[in-house]
Amino acid sequence: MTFRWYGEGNDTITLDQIRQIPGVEGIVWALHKKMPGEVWEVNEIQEVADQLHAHGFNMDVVESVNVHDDIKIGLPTRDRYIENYKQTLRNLAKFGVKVVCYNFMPVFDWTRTDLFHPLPDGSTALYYEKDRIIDDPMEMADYILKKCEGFTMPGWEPERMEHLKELFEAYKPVTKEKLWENLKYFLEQLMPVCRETDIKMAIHQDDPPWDIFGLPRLLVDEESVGRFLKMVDDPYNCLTLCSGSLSSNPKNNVAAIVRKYCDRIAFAHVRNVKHFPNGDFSEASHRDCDGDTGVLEIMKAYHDCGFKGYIRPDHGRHIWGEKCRPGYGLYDRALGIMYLLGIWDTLEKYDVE
Ligand code: CS2
Ligand code: MN
Repeated sequence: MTFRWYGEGNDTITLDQIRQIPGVEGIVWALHKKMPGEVWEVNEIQEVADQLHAHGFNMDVVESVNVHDDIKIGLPTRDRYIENYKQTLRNLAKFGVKVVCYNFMPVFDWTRTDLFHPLPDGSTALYYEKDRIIDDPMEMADYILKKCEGFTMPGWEPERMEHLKELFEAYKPVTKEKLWENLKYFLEQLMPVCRETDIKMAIHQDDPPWDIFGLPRLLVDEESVGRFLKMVDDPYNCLTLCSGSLSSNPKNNVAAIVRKYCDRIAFAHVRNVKHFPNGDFSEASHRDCDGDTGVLEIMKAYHDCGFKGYIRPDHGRHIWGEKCRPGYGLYDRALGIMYLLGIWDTLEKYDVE
């Protein structure tokens, strides 16, 4: 069991607090100040390693080493950035890192229309209102920045928004098939280094799992995940299986996807999503009946498959008045961990059919 932490001075939560959540062995970490394409230097990694080790945590999982847009667009400059990525992997291997989570979404990481949407119990959660996703991403960016209350979603940083127009221009020739090709090129370059360093590349699915603002999105359902694994059929080409991202589309059966591809899942994100008939969705507590993702079925699937990878609760609600990064508070994720471990411990102890 792991817990995502944004680093000293960059998170409202402390390692001392995380240490008191039962069962957490590792911190999912990153050098958040690094720009995509930059090499993560050994001395910078060492600094985080010292903090994590002083608290008894492992640092086996990194989320994320972000991929430079030139790699996704397929520009000639991509080779330079791929070389840097390889060097980062080699540096991470010196610290025993085993899994690198990343995504291949053009321009944006996950997208929501409201970061602090009020729920009936008085808490707030991330929310997606279909009709609020406006075709014009500039207008959307303005809206998001206003709504963010000082926090930003990854990929929606104000500095980046200034260059949004240029970015969209640069992605114009990148069709869905082109994006697949660019992903293949990137991974084929990396695989030898992954073998050499024993680091698995674990791709995160696209969130939400459909095209937005006319940008293609690749990893959206069982079929596309299958295509991805076959395209680079290597045990080091793996998945971060994000239950919440996939289940934003009610047609996806996440537990079935877990069963089908379990041997290639290096890292499990578990969270729960509640759908509304008009296509909107809200994030929910990890409890199975609070959403539609099938958390119990998913945990059962992992258990049945003998899953040995890393796992973490994904986003939580904001509860008990906590002021925190959207989706990444202490309390609800800690509750999530207790729920997930409760299910797991029960499955371990009793034969559940
Ligand atoms: C995360 C993603 O918050 C989340 O949903 O799981 O932002 C994830 O870190 C990135 O997509 C991975 O690159
Ligand atoms: Mn996730």
